[in-house]
Amino acid sequence: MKKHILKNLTLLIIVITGFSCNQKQEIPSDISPNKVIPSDKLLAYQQMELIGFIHFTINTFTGKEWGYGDEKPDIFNPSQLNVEQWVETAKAAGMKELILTAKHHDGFCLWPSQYTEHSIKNSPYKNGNGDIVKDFVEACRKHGIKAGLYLSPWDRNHKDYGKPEYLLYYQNQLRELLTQYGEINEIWFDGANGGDGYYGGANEIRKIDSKTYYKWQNVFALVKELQPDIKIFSDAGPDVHWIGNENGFAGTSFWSTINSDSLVIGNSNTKYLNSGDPKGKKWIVGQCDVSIRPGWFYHQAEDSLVKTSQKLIDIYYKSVGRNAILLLNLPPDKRGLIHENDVIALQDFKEIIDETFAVNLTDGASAIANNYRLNHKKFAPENAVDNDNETYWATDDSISPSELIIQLSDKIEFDRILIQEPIKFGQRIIKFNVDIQGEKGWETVFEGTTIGYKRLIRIDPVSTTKVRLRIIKANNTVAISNFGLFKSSEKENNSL
Ligand code: FUL
Repeated sequence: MKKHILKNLTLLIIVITGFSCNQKQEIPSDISPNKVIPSDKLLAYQQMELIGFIHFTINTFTGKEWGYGDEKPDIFNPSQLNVEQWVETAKAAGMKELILTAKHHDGFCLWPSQYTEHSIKNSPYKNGNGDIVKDFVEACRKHGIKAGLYLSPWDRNHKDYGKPEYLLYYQNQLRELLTQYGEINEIWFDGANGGDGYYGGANEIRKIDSKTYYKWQNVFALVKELQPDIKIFSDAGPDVHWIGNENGFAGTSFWSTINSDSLVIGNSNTKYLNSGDPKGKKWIVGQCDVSIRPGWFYHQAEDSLVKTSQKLIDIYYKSVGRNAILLLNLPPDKRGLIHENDVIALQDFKEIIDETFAVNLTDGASAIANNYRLNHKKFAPENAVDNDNETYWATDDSISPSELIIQLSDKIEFDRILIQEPIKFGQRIIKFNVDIQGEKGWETVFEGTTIGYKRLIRIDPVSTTKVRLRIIKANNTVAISNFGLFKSSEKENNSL
């Protein structure tokens, strides 16, 4: 009898152990997220990587960068305006969104606003029947890229600028733009604010308090009420923030987290904007704006000063390659077309990117790590070299340093490195090294800090069969979604 009980007990234990083993085979849950993570809409925004700006207005015809506000609408008359050429040029360069200056500081409106006479409706263009905002948004939609709009808060034409009455005007214009043209993906609030201007004939200096005048929280609330999925750009976010310079560079350490309390539109600490903040309580995507020419608007004298494709690539590595968005300005000329020189530079730029990143030299490589979470394939090191953003290598908690070693099938030469974190769980990496196996052991080829959504690294060409990513410091369990090695296009190496 006793024997029988013992046998049954043993069986039970086997069944229970077997059951719990099976339990272990079940897919474990993801690593736990950081306190600050991006919303799905910001994740999608970040994945656009490269977007474009269109600066086009009455300035295109006066040669000014900042119109005074007294320009006559009858000088606005592009002879061959073709918004599809803008969109096709941008799309061919890999841009996923275009933002148009619906109104710049001079107050001239590219749509027939019912609240002002200072607009396209009083220009000779299409005998006053044109609506460039409409044509632009429709062309973006037709070609499958997102549309964004710039509505300058500063208005040097409007008689009420600087007074409370202007706020109603500004909000009415926002209402027009955000209700009459379907989905708008981004609204761009510039920081240049107040100074001299025409102001309905007053011709005076008007200063505003950038902290209080616009009542930004009301403006943001209105924007979100009208377009719930829109991303609001400004020095202070709330969704996308300025990078602190107009050269297109994010800091070498760049956090998507930041504290926005101290940020004021038009009056922020540019160094802080350029680095983000590892202790930041908000996730706000960094955006690097820069023009393909010296000016934001087209000037014939700058036809020979279009940035070379090599210069554009340098900017790309310092923006997209540093966990930020690149917003590259393409100003149409007096014809209403993006100039041939700009188109050529962009084509070359795209060719260099395509050639460089066409072949990931880690394809077919095997990956091992000093640790992977629960020893489960969901977190296996191979996930970092499968070219899939959704899968990731992760360690058990508190493993430091964490090492990922890529064993290449052959000796290869590379000079570009790509690393990505699965940022849906937050931004974690604080310090890392990339090493290669040389004749005398591991040699460090790069020492870095942040990674984030995407880090692109340029080094002098090296050859090896083994590469190591060593995460030295992180604010949470280490996770890497992609690690890639590339050889740069020869075209990139022509002098800047
Ligand atoms: C600046 C403006 O003053 C420039 O004219 C341009 O629009 C640039 C993108 O933002 O602050």
